[in-house]
Amino acid sequence: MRITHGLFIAATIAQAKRVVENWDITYVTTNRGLNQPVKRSIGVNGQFPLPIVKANIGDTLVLNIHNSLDTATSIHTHGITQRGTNYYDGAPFVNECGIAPGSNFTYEIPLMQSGSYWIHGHTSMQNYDGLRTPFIIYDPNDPYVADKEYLFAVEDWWPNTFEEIFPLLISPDPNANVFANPPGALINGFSGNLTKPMAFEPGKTYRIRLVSMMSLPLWEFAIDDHELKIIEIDGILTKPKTVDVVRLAPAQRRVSVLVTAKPSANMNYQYHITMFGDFLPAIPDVFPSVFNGTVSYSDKAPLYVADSIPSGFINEISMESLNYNPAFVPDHSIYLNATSGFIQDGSTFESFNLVTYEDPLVPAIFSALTTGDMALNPITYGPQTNSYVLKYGEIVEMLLWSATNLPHPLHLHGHNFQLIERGFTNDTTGEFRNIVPLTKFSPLMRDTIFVPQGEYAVVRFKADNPGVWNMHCHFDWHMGQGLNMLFIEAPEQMRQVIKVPQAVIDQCLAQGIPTSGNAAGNNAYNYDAAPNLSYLLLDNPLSA
Ligand SMILES: [Cu+2]
Repeated sequence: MRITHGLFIAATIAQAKRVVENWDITYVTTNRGLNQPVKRSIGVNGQFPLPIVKANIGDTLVLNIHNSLDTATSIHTHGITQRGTNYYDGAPFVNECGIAPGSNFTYEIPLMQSGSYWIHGHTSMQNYDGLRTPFIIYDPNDPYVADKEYLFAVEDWWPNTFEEIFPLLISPDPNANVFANPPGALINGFSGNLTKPMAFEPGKTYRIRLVSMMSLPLWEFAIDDHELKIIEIDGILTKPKTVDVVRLAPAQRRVSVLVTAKPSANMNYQYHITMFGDFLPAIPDVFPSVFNGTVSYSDKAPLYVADSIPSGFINEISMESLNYNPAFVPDHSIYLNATSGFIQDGSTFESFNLVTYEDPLVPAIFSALTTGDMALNPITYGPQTNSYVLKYGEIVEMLLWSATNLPHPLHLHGHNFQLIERGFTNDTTGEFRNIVPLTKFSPLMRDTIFVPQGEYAVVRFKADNPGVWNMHCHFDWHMGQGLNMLFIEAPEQMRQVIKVPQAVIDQCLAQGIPTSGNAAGNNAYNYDAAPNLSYLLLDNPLSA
């Protein structure tokens, strides 16, 4: 057995290749085939939708970027843990300085994971403006085998640019309405009204990958009279769970299901993609909107007509990861309350524990690498970054609470966390945490957790990936409003394993951004220049 295994490893390494993508990031004027005015969005090589990126586990992704925008850009490979390549994680002023307009930059990322991911812009809200595409990493030894695959990547498409809509979002004016021009849905890059058929052959097994690239709404996927067997969530294989509908939130989540075709071809069926959000205003044909496509067995067969479209939510606490991975015992807990607040002029912002995020003047990776013992002090990263310094190898528990009437899909970079518990808080005391520690089974692991309004979730991860990592809401709007924070993971070990390439530093120099010192660009305990008072929250629903 050992010999066979050794041969297999050798064969896998021999096949590893460099997957090279050459992206000229450009403005594209389009409405993506929707019944909307055209707007200036962001594409690649002058085109939309963006190319889908595919690779095998063990390959190296080489993303050659040329920035043809008039502003900086950066690219995040969502869900990829970037072990040893923290500087390629793509969050500006965290891992890098952004790619200057007119310049070139290469991300070179060894792929040690398989599954369904996506790649998106992380500067400003370039993700919302169209800079996003699915990223699939295959594993030749995937224990779940299918005869064929289908992919559904779904995103919302607004008739306004983020630059246009953001002032409406934060405005103190009660008449400012971000939903005056509601979004359409894009399925695989084109209008949801043009959904393509899926061809099924009797008896065969299909893997359907569902990738949510939404900025705001949720969506559901179902096939009439067919069971969906969930086998992957956020790139992690799960023990199979059979459902009739899968619900996805923005960024959370990516899901693979296996579907076994009917034994005969005497009927055709429909699949349904429904865009909705119970926290969004009711706009007929927008929230919710249903897009139907055909599951085609035979040109001659009649269409099965279902009474209703299944809808619903699976409590993932009941699901397990496929590989045994018992619940961590936490070394310390971090309580993070996501709330809304107001700044001096009445604009609304979002916060963790009343701290609204603002970029430091020096990217946190450089502060961690250049400030000696000060790197262990969270204040080094600035008063508005909500930084937590973690010790190497410790088990970190996050108690995430959405105390307001807004849900939040919270995404942690650099890790998959274990989902330990979730539920409603006690309305009167705000208390939760009445559960028994989970030790007997392997909790689900994922990189984004959707915390609905008024609910909480507890997740745990091991701080064994030295680097600086964002955690933020993946509603692009909330992130723009400051629902963002940093983990400074094992700064002492970072200095051993993280060697920032000169090309990363050159991008900073080209833009006049310092690459050493604390968040304010100083080498002493002096934060006078660090961004601070402009985003002081004045009021908060919890204190009312
Ligand atoms: Cu949010």
